[in-house]
Amino acid sequence: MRQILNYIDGRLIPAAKGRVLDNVEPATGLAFSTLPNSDADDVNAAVASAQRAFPAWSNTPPAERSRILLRIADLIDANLDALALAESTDTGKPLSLAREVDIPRSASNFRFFATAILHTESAMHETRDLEPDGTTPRRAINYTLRSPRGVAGLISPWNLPLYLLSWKIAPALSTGNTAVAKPSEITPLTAFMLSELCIKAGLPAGVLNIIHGTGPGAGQPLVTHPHVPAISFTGGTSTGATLSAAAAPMFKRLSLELGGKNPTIIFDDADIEQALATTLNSSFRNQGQICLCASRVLVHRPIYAKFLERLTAATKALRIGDPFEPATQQGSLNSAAHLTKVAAAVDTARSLGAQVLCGGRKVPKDHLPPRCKEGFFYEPTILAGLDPACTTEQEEIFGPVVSVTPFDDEAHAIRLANGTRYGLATTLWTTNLSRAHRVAQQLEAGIVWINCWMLRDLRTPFGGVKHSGVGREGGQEALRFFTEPKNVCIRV
Ligand code: TXE
Repeated sequence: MRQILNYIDGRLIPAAKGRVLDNVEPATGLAFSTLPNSDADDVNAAVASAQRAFPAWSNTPPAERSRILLRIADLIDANLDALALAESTDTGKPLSLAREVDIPRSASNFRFFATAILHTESAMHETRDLEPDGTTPRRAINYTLRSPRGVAGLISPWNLPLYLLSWKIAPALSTGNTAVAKPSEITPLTAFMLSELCIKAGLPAGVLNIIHGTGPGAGQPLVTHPHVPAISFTGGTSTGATLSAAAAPMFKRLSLELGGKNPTIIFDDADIEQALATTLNSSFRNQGQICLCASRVLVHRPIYAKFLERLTAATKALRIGDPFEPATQQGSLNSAAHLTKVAAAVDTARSLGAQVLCGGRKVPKDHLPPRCKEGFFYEPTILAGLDPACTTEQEEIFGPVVSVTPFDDEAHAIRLANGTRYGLATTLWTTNLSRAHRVAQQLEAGIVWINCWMLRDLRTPFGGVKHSGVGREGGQEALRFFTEPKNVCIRV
């Protein structure tokens, strides 16, 4: 059994009390490693180390911080095979997806922010007004200093483990903060491997610390630690609410990237072939376990029946199997608990009158290869005929489950799209440019893709509105989140 360790003060060590958790491979249902079951003592040691490292790191020239972070990116690239295999083993996602998306994007996250800090600009405001006497001219120069906040708390989820963890670590460290990260206890492995790469890259001890353990056991002490002024969290909306309640009385800076119930809107003038192929991908990629996946497909009534028929046929053709097999398009869900949650949601949909066009069940064991018979596999599922106000149309399922619903006109499509408490990402298919811009303006979402999905430019603001989050990640938004502005005004 591989032993995953905490990364504290530059060293790889077990939890202080020696407690461990089993780490299960979702595709087989078997424990394959252990991780520290850390608690407040481990978090306190990590924060103390990060505090000690902060003065030197925050005063390290950006070019030197950049060099070390670029070295980490190079080491991620050099270890693509091992990291991709680890990510696939830990999450149940197809190895091909980990190789093509998760790991390369993790290296890109480091490169993006390692170079961004070499090109930042500072704001200056020249004041020209009058003295209180109303006649004497007055001049002043204001310049804005942005400085790192201190020790950043970074908490990440299980769906894209290294991708989303590096998306927080890179901007936090590049701007001169030190950090304590708490990855999901369900998928700890690549975070541990990143620790080893950071040591190899020469990252100074204490700049980054990675604590493994449960949300309440290790996450909560990090959120409430008095010397952690900023928390960046990605995970469920309900957990985001719990975390906000704990952090609010301490006036911490919070970045929350939460759940979604993302619509795809397909007008009858869309490029149907493109819309079909992309909607299959946006519905089921990573087994639907991406916060940006589309879970509600809204189709213009004139093309609804045909589109539903073709999407169902394409979904039935998706290859479910061992994540390690190159041909596999659908791996297992992330955990036994999540499989239960997704299956229960589909059963609820059935009880609410859903028509199940395909899937709707756990993959029968005799459909799985010998290695995976005890794995957490669920068939890609298409539902129809649901009331848009019902619970399964309102709450995030976060699995390979989509509903398809017809709409009559633009106003109806927008009403349906905006009709949940979430507002993360919407995908819109139309060849009518005026309609594209008109509808995009009215959508309650942080991200609107038009005739594409998951086309990502790391400079753009990333995040959602309503119950999908608070704040934005990405580009300047991330650099601003991790730095504190100070206005210095000099009378001339
Ligand atoms: O997230 P959690 P999970 C959604 C999806 C999923 C649900 C729960 O619906 O079913 O969230 O997923 C840590 N204080 N998304 O269980 O529970 C926890 O240890 C501090 C959408 O992964 O929110 C983990 O490291 N930390 C999301 C992280 O928070 C706490 C992606 C996320 O755990 C904590 C993943 C606490 N009280 C799930 N409780 C997206 N938007 O991408 C838990 N944690």
